[in-house]
Amino acid sequence: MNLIELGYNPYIEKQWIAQSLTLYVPGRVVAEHRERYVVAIENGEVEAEITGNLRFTSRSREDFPGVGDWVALSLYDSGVSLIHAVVPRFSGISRQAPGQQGGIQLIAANVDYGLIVQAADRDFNINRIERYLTICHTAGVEPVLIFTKTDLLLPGLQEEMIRNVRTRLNIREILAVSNLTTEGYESLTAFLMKGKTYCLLGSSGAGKSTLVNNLTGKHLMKTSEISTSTGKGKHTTSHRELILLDNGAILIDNPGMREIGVTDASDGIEVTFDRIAGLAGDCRFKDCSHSGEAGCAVTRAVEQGLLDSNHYANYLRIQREKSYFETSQAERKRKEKMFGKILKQYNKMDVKGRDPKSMD
Ligand SMILES: Nc1nc2c(ncn2[C@@H]2O[C@H](COP(=O)(O)OP(=O)(O)OP(=O)(O)O)[C@@H](O)[C@H]2O)c(=O)[nH]1
Ligand SMILES: [Mg+2]
Ligand SMILES: [Zn+2]
Repeated sequence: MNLIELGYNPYIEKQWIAQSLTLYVPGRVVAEHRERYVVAIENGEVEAEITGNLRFTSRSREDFPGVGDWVALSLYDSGVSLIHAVVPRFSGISRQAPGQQGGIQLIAANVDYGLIVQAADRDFNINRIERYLTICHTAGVEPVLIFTKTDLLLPGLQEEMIRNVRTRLNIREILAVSNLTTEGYESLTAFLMKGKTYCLLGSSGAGKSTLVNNLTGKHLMKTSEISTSTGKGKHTTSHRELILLDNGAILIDNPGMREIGVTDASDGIEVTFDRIAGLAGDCRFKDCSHSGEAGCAVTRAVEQGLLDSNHYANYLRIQREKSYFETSQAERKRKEKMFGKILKQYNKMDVKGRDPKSMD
């Protein structure tokens, strides 16, 4: 395996040089297990940890390496190698860190396409797909919707379903496959290009790992039946993993996520809800939030039945979440700054705890 096959491209090369990393060995993170990383390098794989310095200079979780990241390594013949730096990403899919206000969690780095996997048989959640779309657009990653389990649909229903979805979603590429019969795989594999990175996203039980296993022809990822009592997936995949296909495409499998809160998603919202953004120009007020102001072209379109009311409601929900995230992040930054100041002051003090400046 060479670096190009791992997805090394001119952008990463440029960053590598700009960051003066040429004395290090380049590698790409393929898996992470509690701050222990598996990193693919030219002709092999090593286990690595980050250096104390990288830990110290990282301001947030986002600065730590994630699956898909390119990192600068020093290798050791015996034991664990060291990660000195993370190469600036060309894209990073992230969400709100669960249970942590204002925190960001990186899902995958240096991704070209987001494959939003959704089972066609179950009552699927279009609001959730829109949320994934927002997350992809925010990251500057092209989204592709993949319906799985089409073998469980009545004939003719698949086309109708895609038509319906298209009336609401702003998405270029929609594919439909059966992981059981491999119907639809031809269009999918034609879409998977050499050297490009594809990140699988979607609920537990949607068939992400089954798809990865079928495409590799090996049983690399564990899969399991969805629960018969709840009809939901069992969160079988527990960590992210980067996998290389024979045709040269690079896949990142992901655990199904329960919460996918959006972060600072202004651009992502605008692209995902482009019809609303388009109507906004006709609102009376320039800063209209489309939530009840007079002369709002968006609410008018909903009232006239020209804009899907569920689409509009989901827009408001995601907007509110974004604003809430921004407020809590600002608060978090303020606290961190304060803590930084206290730490600085503390470091200046002598061992007895007195401020050296105040001593005669
Ligand atoms: N009938 C049918 N079953 C499928 C298809 N794809 C996946 N399954 C089944 O759905 C169940 C869940 O599949 P997984 O691949 O484990 O789902 P996952 O998305 O990886 O789930 P997590 O790892 O929990 O996020 C398994 O029992 C699969 O055999 C399909 O196209 N048709
Ligand atoms: Mg899985
Ligand atoms: Zn408005």
